[in-house]
Amino acid sequence: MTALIILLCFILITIVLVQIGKVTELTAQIKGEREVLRDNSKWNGLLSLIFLVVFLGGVIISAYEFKNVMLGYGPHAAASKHGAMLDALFNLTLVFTGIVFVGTHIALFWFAYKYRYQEGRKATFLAHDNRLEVWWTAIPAVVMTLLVVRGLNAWNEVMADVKEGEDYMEIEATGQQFNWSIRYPGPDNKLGTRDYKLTTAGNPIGQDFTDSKNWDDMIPGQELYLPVGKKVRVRIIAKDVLHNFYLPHFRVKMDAVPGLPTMFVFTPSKTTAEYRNELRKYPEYNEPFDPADPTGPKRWEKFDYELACAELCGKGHYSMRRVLKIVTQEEYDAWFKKQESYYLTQVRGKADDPNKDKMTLPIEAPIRAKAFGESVKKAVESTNATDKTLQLSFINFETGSAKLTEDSKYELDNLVTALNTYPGMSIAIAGHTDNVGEPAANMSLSVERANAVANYLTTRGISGGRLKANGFGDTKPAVPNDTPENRAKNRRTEFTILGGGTTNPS
Ligand SMILES: [Cu+2]
Repeated sequence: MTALIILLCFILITIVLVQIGKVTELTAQIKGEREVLRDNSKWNGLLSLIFLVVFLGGVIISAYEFKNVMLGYGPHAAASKHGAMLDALFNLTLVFTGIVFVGTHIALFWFAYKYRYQEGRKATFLAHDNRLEVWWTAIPAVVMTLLVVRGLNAWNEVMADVKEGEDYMEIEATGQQFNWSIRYPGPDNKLGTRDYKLTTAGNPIGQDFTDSKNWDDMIPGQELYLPVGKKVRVRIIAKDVLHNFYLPHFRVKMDAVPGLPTMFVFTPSKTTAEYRNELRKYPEYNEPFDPADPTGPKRWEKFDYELACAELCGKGHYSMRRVLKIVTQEEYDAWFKKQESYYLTQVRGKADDPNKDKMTLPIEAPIRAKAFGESVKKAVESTNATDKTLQLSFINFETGSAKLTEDSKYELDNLVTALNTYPGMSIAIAGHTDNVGEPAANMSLSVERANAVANYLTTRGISGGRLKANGFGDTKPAVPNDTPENRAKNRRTEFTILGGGTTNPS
């Protein structure tokens, strides 16, 4: 049916056009060719003038009307130090191209009107004019030079890397379908090394966890934070296809290329709160954020800087959006403290942890020392006898021997600290084994191991009178010796607080 109607319309329009052609032909015959030509030229000229006014008016009005939805204008001022310079460059280019745009359109349509066909008027033939030639070569050359020089200046400043000894922070953005992994260096302020060959499900960006710089690196969740006024260097890389690291409000945009690390340096100059406050001035940002909830928060209240992927990288491309909060240094420090090391929370102690043979890493030592101090305090304060026995979970002996491994010292030093905190406290150290092997051999090994712990403590200045060391072999299993895991649980060293838990008054 629709096809039939379209066909009918097509036929009708063709008939109308043929008829108009015939009428024009007939008028030309009646009026004479020349008169028709003069009339047509006059109308064409007038219509050109009308078009000029409507077109230029439309361009100017729409540019003014929609300026607030364009980056760089109205509410979309740059929020980074270099951003203002880029915006100024765009404005300068717009002024020059605007002058040329308006000028050439006026000339084009005004000439079409002015030089329309008129009887008896003859065209002037201009073969060559050196002066004109010089002008229209010189003016564009000067303008182009100005734009290119300023552009180069801006480019060199925006693309410059950080200088040696400069104060900056570094983060890393890895693009993949369809997610950004943003890595922050931990308190050491250094990002650990990476190797794509180490990439697994548990190690999504291929961090090399034998590198101690990686131990405190953090990969925070959905919301990212950066402090205002601090120079940020972003390392950018992709895991699969091309992505693009785009922070529109900061005029930051850089391709994320698989196998080719890129970078961008910028300094955020406005906090999220400051930017929201500026948006408040614009009526369109005072409308409700959710049109279905007119009394709810306004658009400016819900504004957030965003990180987008500006490369069409696949069907989930849109979901790479992340929220970026620019905050004061104090707020940033508070957020930073709450972030956890990816390695310590996700990898440590799991099957693919390359540091499995080390019981305690230097980064874990202060965390464990704190936890140890707290559990001793709890045991001292408890009135329940069973709470007085604690396990030394992070000491290890060489297989079949009573020689303490090197990294057992962390846990033992925590025990030294506890004994110094409670100078009246004495303890009983107890060695236990599993039921593998001869009971007599187990018994003597457990005694030797308990003694080894006591010996270490005395070398660290603890009086031998405060220490008792006993070995129980396999006689006191904590759990039945029926699985390898349970046997591991039974191979343990414990200590029991015997009394005198008073704090050192000093
Ligand atoms: Cu992408």
